[in-house]
Amino acid sequence: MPYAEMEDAVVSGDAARARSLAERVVEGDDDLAAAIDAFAAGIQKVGELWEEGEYFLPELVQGAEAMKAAMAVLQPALRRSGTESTRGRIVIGTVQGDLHDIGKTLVGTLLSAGGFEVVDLGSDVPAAAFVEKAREVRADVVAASALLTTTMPVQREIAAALASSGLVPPPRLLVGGAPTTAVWAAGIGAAWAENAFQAVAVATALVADRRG
Ligand code: B12
Repeated sequence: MPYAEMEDAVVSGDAARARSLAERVVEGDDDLAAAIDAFAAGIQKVGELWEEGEYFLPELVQGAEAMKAAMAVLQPALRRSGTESTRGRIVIGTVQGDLHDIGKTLVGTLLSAGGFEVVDLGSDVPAAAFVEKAREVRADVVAASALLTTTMPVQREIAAALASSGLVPPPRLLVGGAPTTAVWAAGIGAAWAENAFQAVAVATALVADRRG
């Protein structure tokens, strides 16, 4: 399998090529996990280039779109084969009053690329809707994005709603978005990650801790 080509399709943000490479994997009954690793290596590289200042937002978004295009083909095949990893279930959304969804979508994409089952509620999501969905899908983690200082308090509402939800143990709350900080998160009893790449590592630790 052309694993280097898969990685390159994501690094170069070529969604059409990523999709057709993924289709070849599925049609050829090839190793799905190995293909996901190759595409994930691409998005990892995109993240590094972004952190180094080599890539800017358009390249980041195109890389994520290419990754999503590949995952859209690979994930149903994984589900059919019954080998889908159960690294944890995550409900993600941008909080009520906030329409910024680019960062949230990137975080959701990388979480699903990392093997989590992700339910994306979109943007402008009320605190109660996060909790309802978490109850319905038995989520391990609720991830909430806020890009406005005026919408950050909704993250605190979600923390309170989860604490009084009666869910045992309550799903862990992971917050993020440009105006948020580790100090803010600690103050509301949530975990925090600065970017989509760290979000995968933090979510992994939260699930491990919650599942004990
Ligand atoms: C694009 C954009 C918009 C677009 C949004 C389009 C869309 N579909 O998302 C539009 C034009 C609609 C918009 C509107 C507004 N915007 Co605007 N917008 C931006 C802009 C330029 C980029 C945001 C972005 O997508 N960044 C790229 C992504 C990849 O980064 P990110 O979102 O930060 O996400 C990363 C991390 O934060 C983290 N992360 C994000 N979410 C999560 C969640 C979790 C759980 C975790 C762990 C991590 C995490 O990981 C991500 C990837 O690594 C920012 C400026 C900026 N530089 O941030 C302003 C900005 C956020 N907007 C701002 C404002 C004021 C507004 C408006 C109020 C403007 C107006 N007067 O109408 C409206 C509000 C609309 C609303 N109700 O939401 C301000 C906010 C100021 C503040 N601190 O409150 C900013 C900072 C611009 C500025 N300098 O003034 N905006």
